[in-house]
Amino acid sequence: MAGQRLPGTSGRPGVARRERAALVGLIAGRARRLDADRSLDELAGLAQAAGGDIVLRVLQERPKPDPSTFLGAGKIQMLAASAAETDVDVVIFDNELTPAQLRQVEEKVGRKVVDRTQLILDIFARRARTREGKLQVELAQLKYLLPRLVGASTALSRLGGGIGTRGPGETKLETDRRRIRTRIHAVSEDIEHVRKRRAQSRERRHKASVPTVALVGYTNAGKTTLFNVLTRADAEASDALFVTLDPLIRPVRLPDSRELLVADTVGFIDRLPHALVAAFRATLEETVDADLALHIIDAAAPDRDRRMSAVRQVLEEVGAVNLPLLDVYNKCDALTFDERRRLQDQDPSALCVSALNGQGIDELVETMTSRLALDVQRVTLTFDPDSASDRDRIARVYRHARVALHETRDGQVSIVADVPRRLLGRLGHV
Ligand SMILES: Nc1nc2c(ncn2[C@@H]2O[C@H](COP(=O)(O)OP(=O)(O)OP(=O)(O)O)[C@@H](O)[C@H]2O)c(=O)[nH]1
Ligand SMILES: [Mg+2]
Repeated sequence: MAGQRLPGTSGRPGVARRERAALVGLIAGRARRLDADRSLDELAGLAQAAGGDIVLRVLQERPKPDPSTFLGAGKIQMLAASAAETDVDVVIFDNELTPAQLRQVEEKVGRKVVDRTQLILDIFARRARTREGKLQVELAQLKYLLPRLVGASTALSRLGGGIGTRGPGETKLETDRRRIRTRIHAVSEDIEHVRKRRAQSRERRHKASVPTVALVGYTNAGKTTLFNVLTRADAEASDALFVTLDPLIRPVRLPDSRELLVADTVGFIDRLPHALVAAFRATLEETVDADLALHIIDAAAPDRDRRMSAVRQVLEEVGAVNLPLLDVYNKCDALTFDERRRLQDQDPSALCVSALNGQGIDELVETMTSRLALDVQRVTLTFDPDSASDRDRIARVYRHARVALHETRDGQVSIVADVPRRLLGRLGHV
């Protein structure tokens, strides 16, 4: 990220040097090489987002990880030699290593070793901008750190800086477990306040009966680009991973003045660290409580199905089981004619859009409004003008519906209005 220095990676203070990274993956059990390869490609994207340049890729096939060194002895030796040859700064594993494995591998390879979880936490630490985002990342990092403090002396010596060492760890590592626990407690309390505040504003929105649509999906699927198209905003969208961390909520006004809110939020990824999901609950609740979620899918991703199931899994993990979900295939401009046809065959109701060139967006808005029952129905409502509660209801009709006729006859107020379907019950449909 612009302006962010990678501590300790440069001879000249204040100047960031990109680190030379080696990627290591395992093809375990019945896993396929192709899947492991794709997973390593994704790891490469993550490493780049954390400021690394990939200079080496290593894949090993073995039934299961070695309990002490993760890779087999021969492979570790080979890794050490290649890492020295290519002048690697950091070795990144595509899995989560146990604290013991981390230490063993580091000793044998003689380089800094970072696992997938640490890498993701590191990117989040770089991206966090708001106080809320920073608190959530800090909590996840502290929780990751706590069980790893057993070998504190080795852990402390790892503070060379760079990938995997950013964030609160740099100063907090010097404290003992008790102090980390105290900090976890304090950060959790702060996050709890944030959660309460968010819940209150959701409650207010609910009372004002403006429905919320949340964009969910794998990282880099195009959520922010679509958010900008829908809301005419200019939030940062980029090809890097995990660009968006803090939820953004903006109103969208449809041509006939109906209104809804759209929320953009953090992207998901396969094997999202559990500590991170837990820490980001306040943010994710924005999604869970939405009236409708659009699952934004990168239609052109080669491993589209795997990504879709990763998203569904995270949604399940955050308790979004009853959330109405609408699959939206984005980046359809990048599909060939045949690929598009295959997609429509596979899922006839699939919405194919392009946030980039606007294709399919009108149809998407239409589908959203009917799913939210925002489409209107013409009804005649009658009220007693002497009743205070009826006068409130009349005011509400004017706020939320389009009034076509208003007349008073025989002491009764009669209003003909176009009312959004979802409000029919509440406005007193007669
Ligand atoms: N070809 C094509 N590219 C797109 C489309 N929509 C988005 N992109 C590109 O995909 C990349 C990711 O877009 P973002 O909108 O940042 O994705 P995101 O889902 O918000 O990503 P995170 O916030 O990192 O999770 C950018 O380079 C966009 O320009 C599309 O419809 N077609
Ligand atoms: Mg985004």
